[in-house]
Amino acid sequence: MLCAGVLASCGNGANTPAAADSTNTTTTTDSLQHMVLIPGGSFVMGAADDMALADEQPVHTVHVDSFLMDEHEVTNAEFAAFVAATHYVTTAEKPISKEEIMRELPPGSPEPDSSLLQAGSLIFSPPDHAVPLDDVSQWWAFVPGASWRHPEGPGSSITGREQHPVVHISWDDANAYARWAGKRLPTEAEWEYAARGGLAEQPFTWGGEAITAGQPKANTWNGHFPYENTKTDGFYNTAPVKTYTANGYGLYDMAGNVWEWCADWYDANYYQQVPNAAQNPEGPAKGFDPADPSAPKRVIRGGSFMCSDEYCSGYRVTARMKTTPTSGLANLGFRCVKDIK
Ligand SMILES: [Ca+2]
Ligand SMILES: [Ca+2]
Repeated sequence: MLCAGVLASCGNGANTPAAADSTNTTTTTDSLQHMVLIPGGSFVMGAADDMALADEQPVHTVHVDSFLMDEHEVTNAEFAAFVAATHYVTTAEKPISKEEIMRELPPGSPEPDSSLLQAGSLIFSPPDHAVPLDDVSQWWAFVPGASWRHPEGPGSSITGREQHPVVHISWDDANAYARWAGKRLPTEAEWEYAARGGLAEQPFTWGGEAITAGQPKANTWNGHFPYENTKTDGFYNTAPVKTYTANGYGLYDMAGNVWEWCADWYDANYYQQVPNAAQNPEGPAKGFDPADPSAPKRVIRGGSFMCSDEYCSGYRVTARMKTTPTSGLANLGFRCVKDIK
């Protein structure tokens, strides 16, 4: 799915624990101002409808305790404040370790070309014609110099996009930010529970109406992916956070805009293993993607500006996606949660 092969072949660098640990754990009052209370409860996780994929099944009951959640994705302005305070350097801004890449490739794979060992990230670079939708290399390109500061590579900037979600953020980067803010990443169960906004067993954050019906509901892909985007929702790339209607809990962009990191490892078979009525499940002990077994991955949720009903449909509340923890992507960001003491 989402560029797993491209990620494996390009890698995205190895973040060092030392870099992540260089941040402090200061909690600012400001960081709590834009969080909403998600009241704890039990819900049916996963889906069994016609759209449900195998890794969303079987459905099972889960309980999560109450928690606070960022009302919107972490923005460029918020991430810039973190970097200004800590001098943190993201994964995409560091040269790539060949050893790290080789660990994520199948045994016996050839070593990557040295051109792929520069600091950089994957940007969306679509063709102008229809291509097979099972070949992600058709629209992803590794660009040296691409990072959260330069989302489309050298020459691009985040000026004027301060309220857009930060992108090209690895799982390690997201955790470093969360620690600094006195928060953490949501578990996959917390994320799905929150995305549902209090609705039971509905496919979308807004209920059951098709995404193409009525007013735009989220920043997704309109038209034929990846070569034609009619921008019915107003945006080709990322949109400012809070552009579209919030869900029942007051959370914005839980569908679309950018994918969001969860804390959990991704295991395609996890729902077959998790006990029914699990309390605050934290995911499997290790990652397993049967399509790419040499590269353990973390869960990402919610879909992005690149999802449509003909490709991906990642904005469904139960849709599961995954990528390697060191990956940065032009359509991947995060939001944080905080425990209630
Ligand atoms: Ca759009
Ligand atoms: Ca999102």
